[in-house]
Amino acid sequence: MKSVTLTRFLLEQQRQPNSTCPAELRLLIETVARACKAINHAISKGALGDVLGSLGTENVQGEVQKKLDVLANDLLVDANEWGGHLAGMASEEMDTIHPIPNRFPRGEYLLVYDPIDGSSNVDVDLSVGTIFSVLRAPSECAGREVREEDFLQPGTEQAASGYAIYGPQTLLVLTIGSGVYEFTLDRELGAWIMTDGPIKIPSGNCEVAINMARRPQWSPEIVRYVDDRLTYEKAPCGRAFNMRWTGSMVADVHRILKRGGIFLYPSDSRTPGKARLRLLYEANPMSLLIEQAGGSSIDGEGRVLDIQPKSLHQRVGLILGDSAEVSALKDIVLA
Ligand code: AHM
Ligand code: MG
Repeated sequence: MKSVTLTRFLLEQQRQPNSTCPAELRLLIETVARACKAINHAISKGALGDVLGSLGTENVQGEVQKKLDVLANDLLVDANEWGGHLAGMASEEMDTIHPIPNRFPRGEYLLVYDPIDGSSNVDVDLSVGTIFSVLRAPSECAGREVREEDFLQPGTEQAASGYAIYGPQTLLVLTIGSGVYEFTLDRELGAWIMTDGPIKIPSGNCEVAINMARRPQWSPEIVRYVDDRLTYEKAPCGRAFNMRWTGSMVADVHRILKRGGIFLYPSDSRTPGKARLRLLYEANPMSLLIEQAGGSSIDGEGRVLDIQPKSLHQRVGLILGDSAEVSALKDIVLA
């Protein structure tokens, strides 16, 4: 079997007529992928590298920061700020945006990321990941410093999105707007080798990912949907759905991309502020991947990728996965 590296894949995409991958985007994705290798290296050292545990600080959203949250954030900033591909960055772990300093050349893209998603799992050696999204800097910011409002673009505007998952294997899953491709890190070669793609979500897998402890904040419709799926007689596949919840969205979404099923972290519109996941760092990049793999992603009512963000750290209800199952849920919720 010929082995296709990430570099070769991106170069071949760049050479396509009407390519969605200009050279600057290719180089940016390669830089992000390189930073993910460094993050993988730090995670795999664990206690030996003194990277586990909390830092004793909180991020702007009031969440306790793990050492690795901050380390991974810094690795991504350091790897990306001098390359000349970006006008600015924003991260779940930074209070506000990080414009590219004047000492470096500025590029046309904005990078948005969650450096360690599922970081509560790091200390117990479960899979975690890095989620990223690439936007184009609006033309208005060409002659000035990039501003927070420049990042507030709907998910449909993403030029690329992806995640690295640090699990039994280290993988990079990527879309540049035409299909979803998986690359496995060959640790000896230090290269990302394509191992799957274009990925299509298998249909009809009766598996649901949800944190049942949050049931009090669900709407009555979500309660009805989940109860139906967990009841033998009512579930459409002739048996009750199986349930899986890792507490690491990257791991749950990866399972759905490969095996099917549905993921829910819903919010009840009557109790705003209770949503968990962030629109820019988590929901949008994952929604683009899911849609590119033939699935659907909604906030409970409408398409996630159509939401106009109002603030950088905005949270949103999220339901994504197998299109038929998301549409069955919509029928129940909107009935
Ligand atoms: P994080 O980015 O701070 O780790 O938070 C996001 C994570 C998701 O990976 C996961 O789906 C969710 O939070 C788990 O939430 P819960 O603690 O309710 O299980
Ligand atoms: Mg996260």
